[in-house]
Amino acid sequence: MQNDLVFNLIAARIDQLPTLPGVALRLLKAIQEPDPNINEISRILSSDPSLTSKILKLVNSSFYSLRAPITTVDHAIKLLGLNTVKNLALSFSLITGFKKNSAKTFNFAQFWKDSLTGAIAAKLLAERIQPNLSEDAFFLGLLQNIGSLTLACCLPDQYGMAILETEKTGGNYLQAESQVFGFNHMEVGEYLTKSWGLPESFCVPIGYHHCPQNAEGTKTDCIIRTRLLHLASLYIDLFNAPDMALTLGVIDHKIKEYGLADKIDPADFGKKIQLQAKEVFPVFDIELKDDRDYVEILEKAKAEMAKLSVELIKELLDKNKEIDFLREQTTLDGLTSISNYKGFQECLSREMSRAVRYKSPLSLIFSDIDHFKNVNDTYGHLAGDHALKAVAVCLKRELRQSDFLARYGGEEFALILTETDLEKAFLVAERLREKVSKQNIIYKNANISLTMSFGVASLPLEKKLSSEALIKQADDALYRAKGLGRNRCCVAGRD
Ligand code: GH3
Ligand code: MG
Ligand code: MG
Repeated sequence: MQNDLVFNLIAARIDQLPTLPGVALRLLKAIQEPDPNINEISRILSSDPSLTSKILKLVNSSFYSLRAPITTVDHAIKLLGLNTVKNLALSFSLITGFKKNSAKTFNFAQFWKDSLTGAIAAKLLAERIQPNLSEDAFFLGLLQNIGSLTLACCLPDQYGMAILETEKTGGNYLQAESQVFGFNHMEVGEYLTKSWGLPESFCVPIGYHHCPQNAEGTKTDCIIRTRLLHLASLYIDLFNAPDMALTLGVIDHKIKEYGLADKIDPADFGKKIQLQAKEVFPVFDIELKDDRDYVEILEKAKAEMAKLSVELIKELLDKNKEIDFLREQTTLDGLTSISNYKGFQECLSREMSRAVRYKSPLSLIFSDIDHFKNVNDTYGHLAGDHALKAVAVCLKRELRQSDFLARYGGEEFALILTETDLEKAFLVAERLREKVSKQNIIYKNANISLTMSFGVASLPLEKKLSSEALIKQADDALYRAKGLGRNRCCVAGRD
C-alpha cells in the first residue's frame, strides 16, 4: 500500500502548504452553510478592501462585459449573483495566499500563469457550453492543478524527481507523477478540495480533468464539468506546447467528440483566451511577460493543423488510449470479461484508502458457486465455462455502477461495495444469492441451475485493517456459509 503511505505523508505535511488567507477560510465556511447568508458574505468581503477593489476591477473589465459600472460589492452581488462574487473572492485569495513559497523546484509564477489561463478558458467555455456553469467555472479552472502545488510544497524532493521523470518521458507528467508518488496531481487535488469542504461538483472534475472518460459513471453535472475542465487543461497545454498545431488538432478532435464543433472554433477560441488574459492577468498582479503575438501564431497553427492528417491526431490520442487499454487488459479475466484477481487487488487497495480518508463505509463480499465440480462432471467443462459467464452476467446486472465485481479465482467471485455498510451489504448478498438460485442457465440441451454461498465483511471505521485481514474476514464468513449447508450468506464476526 505504497499509495497510502505517501498520501498519509502529504496529509501530515499539509501545514507546509502556503495558507489560505483568513477571508477565504471565512468565506469557505460561510458557503458551506445550507442557506448562505448574503449579508454575512458581503460583510466578510468588505472587511478586506484590497480584495474588494480587485473584484470590482475585474467585474468592470471587458471579461464581464457589463453595461454599467459596478461600484460596490453589494451591487456586484445583485448583478452577478452571490456565487460568482464568492468564487471571484476565493480565486483572488487563493492566488494571493499561495503565491510565495520557498519550494525550490517549483515555478510559482508559471503555475499561476497556467492556472489563470485555465480559469479564463473554463469561464469562456462555460459561456458557450452551459452558461449557468460559468459562475463556478473560473474558480474551478483556477483550482484544477492545485494538486501539483500541494505535491511541490509537501514533498519537494520527490516533486523534483517527478519533473525530471516528466522530461524523460517526453512530457507525460501524469505517468511521471504516478511513477514517483504512486498517484497523480488529480487525486491530490480532489483530496485537498474535499478537505476544504468544497462540493462534489468541484472535487470530482478536479479528480478527473485529464481523463474525463473515468468520470463517466458520476453525476451528469460532474461529467459536463469534467469535460469542460479537460478542454480548459488542453488550452493550458496549447500555450506551452512546442508544437501548437498538434495540440490544436487534439483540441479540435475533443471539441468534435463532445459535440461542440458548432459552438467553438479551436484556434479562434485560443485567441479569445489570450485577449482576455491581457486584461485579467494584471488584475491578479500576475505578469504576462509573454509578448508573443498569439493572433498571428494561432493563425499559423490553424493553417498547419489543417494540413495534419486526421490519422496523426488519432494516433496521438490512441497512443494514450493504448496504454490505458493494455493496462486494462492485464486486469481483465479472459473468460468472463470482468476484472481478474489483479484488478480486484488494485481496486480494493484504492477503495480502502479512499474509505479511510473520507471515513466512508466499505464492504467486501466473497462468493463461491456451490458444488461446481458437479456441473463440470455432469455437463462437461465447456458447459461449466458457459455457466461461469452466465453467473458473472447475473451478478453484474444486479449491482450499482459504483460497485466492483471481479473473478477472484476459478468459481469464486469478489465484490467491493463502496459507501455500503455491513447491513446493506448483507441485503445485497441475499439479493444476489436469490437471483443466482433462480437463474436457469441453458447450454445446448441442458438446463443448469446453480446456487452460491456468500461471505460478507466491512471495513471497521474505528480501527485500521489491512486488505489481507478484510479479505480473510470475508473468506472465513464464506467458509462458514459452506459449512452451514451452502446457498446462504454469512456475515463476518457473527455466528
Ligand atoms: P463447493 O460447494 O465446496 O465450493 O464445491 P465445488 O465443487 O464448487 O468446489 P471445488 O473447489 O471442489 O471445485 C471447484 C471446481 O470449479 C473445480 C474446477 O474444475 C472448477 N473450475 C474452476 N475454474 C473453472 C473454469 O474456468 N471453468 C470450468 N469449467 N470449471 C472451473
Ligand atoms: Mg492537471
Ligand atoms: Mg465452489
